[in-house]
Amino acid sequence: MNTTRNQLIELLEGKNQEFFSGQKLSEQLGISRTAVWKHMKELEKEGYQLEAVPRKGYRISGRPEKLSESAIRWGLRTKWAGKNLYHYPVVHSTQIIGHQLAQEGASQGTVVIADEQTAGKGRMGRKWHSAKTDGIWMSMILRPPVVPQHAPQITLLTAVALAETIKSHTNLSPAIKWPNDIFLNHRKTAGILTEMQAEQDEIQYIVLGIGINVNQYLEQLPEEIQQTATSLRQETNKSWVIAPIVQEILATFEKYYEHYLNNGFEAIKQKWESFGYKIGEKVKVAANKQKYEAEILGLADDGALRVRRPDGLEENLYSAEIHW
Ligand code: BT5
Repeated sequence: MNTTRNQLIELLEGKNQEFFSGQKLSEQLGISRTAVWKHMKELEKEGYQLEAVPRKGYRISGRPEKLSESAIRWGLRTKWAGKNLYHYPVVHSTQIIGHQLAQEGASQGTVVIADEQTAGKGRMGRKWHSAKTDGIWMSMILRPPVVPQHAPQITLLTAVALAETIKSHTNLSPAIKWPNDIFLNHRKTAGILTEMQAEQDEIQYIVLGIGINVNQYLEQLPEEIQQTATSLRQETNKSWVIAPIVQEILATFEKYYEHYLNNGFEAIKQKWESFGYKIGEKVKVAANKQKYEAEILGLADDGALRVRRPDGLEENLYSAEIHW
């Protein structure tokens, strides 16, 4: 992270489409005008289009398509989510870096994002395919003041934020498969991995992993998931710039997270159910070492999945796999 560059982007963003004099920028940033100019050159390398007009100053006229810390920072409308940001071209897993940062004391909302993961993680030791520049592979550090048993509610809340973002960006109709998958046209396009470090009754931190397939066509996905996965590009037939989607995820997430901490889970539950996949339908459930058919009824007040067995018995599931 280069904080001067971040401040510079924030200043220019505040004056969107207006010119900002080099003198003013140098005063506000406390650096020389030559240093301002050097930062501008770096921004251009990152893909910003800058105009420099004598006696008027600088302005940004275009933002980069390539993912970078600055590309996410410019136009990010959040209070804390993603304000502390690390972007890497390639990592094993953004989760691993997230844990390291959290243990070193990184603040709530710190985000690690990568163009490519070589060892992307799913739940329970499964793999998450995260090919180069084709998706959103990110992790965010959270320090929620809730008991560890409520952590799964944060996964559900995240799913709502992802579904809403995908819907508003693409006009598609995403559905959430309990607990953590976002589906488009019956295929998985995003997954969430919530990893927690907790004491008895206190969460130390959560590393919230989000993976979304954005610009792959089906043929570019590994064969083993070609029958089950999809991407935004596959569904819309156009390619998407990553940074604005990330910004919207962060802003939507922050909004719901604060609402959740202040008002509880009820509103999130309702939103979740409005996106809920296969509600009212029969599915195969694997839970508590049993496999059986059941109808999905919705969410319980605490976020458990409510199902009804064929014999009419209703139960709340906290940990289960759903198939059909
Ligand atoms: C998940 O696990 O869906 C959680 C995925 C979380 C990924 C993010 S990326 C950023 C952060 N850093 C990480 O290392 N991870 C997080 P799960 O529900 O267990 O689903 C895994 C299963 O989904 C696999 O067994 C495959 O069947 C399928 N899968 C793997 N990669 C996929 C992809 N790119 N798109 C769709 N399905 C995929």
